[in-house]
Amino acid sequence: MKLTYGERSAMAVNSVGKALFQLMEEKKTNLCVAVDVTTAEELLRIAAETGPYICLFKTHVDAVENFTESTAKSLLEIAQKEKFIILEDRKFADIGKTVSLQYGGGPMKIVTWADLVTCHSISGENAIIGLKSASKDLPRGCFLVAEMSSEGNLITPSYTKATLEMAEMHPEFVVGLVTQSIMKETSCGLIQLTPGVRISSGSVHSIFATDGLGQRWSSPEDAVLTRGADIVVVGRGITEARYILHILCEKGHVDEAMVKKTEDY
Ligand code: BMP
Repeated sequence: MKLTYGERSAMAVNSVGKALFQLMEEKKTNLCVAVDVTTAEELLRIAAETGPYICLFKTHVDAVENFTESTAKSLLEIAQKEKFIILEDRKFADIGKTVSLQYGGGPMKIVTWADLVTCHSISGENAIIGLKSASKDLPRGCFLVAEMSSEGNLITPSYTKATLEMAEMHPEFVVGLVTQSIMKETSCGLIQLTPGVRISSGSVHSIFATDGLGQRWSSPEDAVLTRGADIVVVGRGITEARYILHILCEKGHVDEAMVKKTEDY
């Protein structure tokens, strides 16, 4: 794909998708940080520290024990200051009506603060329609999960193909696809988001490590050059990077057990 992100921005239908392409072009970054943490304080600290370098900040707020409206407000302030887009990786997977309730209400009120969410295609296109109806007039969108990085996942090539077709049918709400391999046939207005990425010492090869729970990581080079990632999603490769943890440990922000844990990877 030879088009620049700026050129592809013009081809995106959804306004958040357009804005994301523009941010990537302006900030010269295609990094999404995956923030799988358990406290609001950690979440906000990582947002402030990574903010200048990322285009997308990916959360799992149902893992955050003290996430409140005030956390969401602070996160939005950091996002505005540092210019990044917020993706709640909720992976909605239910019927249209149910996802609209989960998205629009509940304790997390995701629609009020997350620019983007993720959604499985398993239940059919009404999940997208349900999300869209709950977003009312807010600028919102979703990534559809077309492939997964985890060992033993049940996604087949025909499921992936049908997911791409579903995305192409709803460009007004679907900004892109969560993928592991290049999707040559997808339109240039859709974004390929590739999780399961981290730097290993010297390796540019496919699948070099796992975490003992089925995650498969590949290198950024492999993700972008071979697997066609527009945006690479890096979680523990950043949040648990050894040298960062040593600094945080010295400052008293994390304890020694956390540093030791990463040394075991
Ligand atoms: P890490 O880089 O620490 O393995 O984190 C990966 C992140 O990407 C997690 O938040 C996970 O939920 C998400 N993810 C993934 O790892 N594989 C997928 O196929 C889809 C994901 O959203």
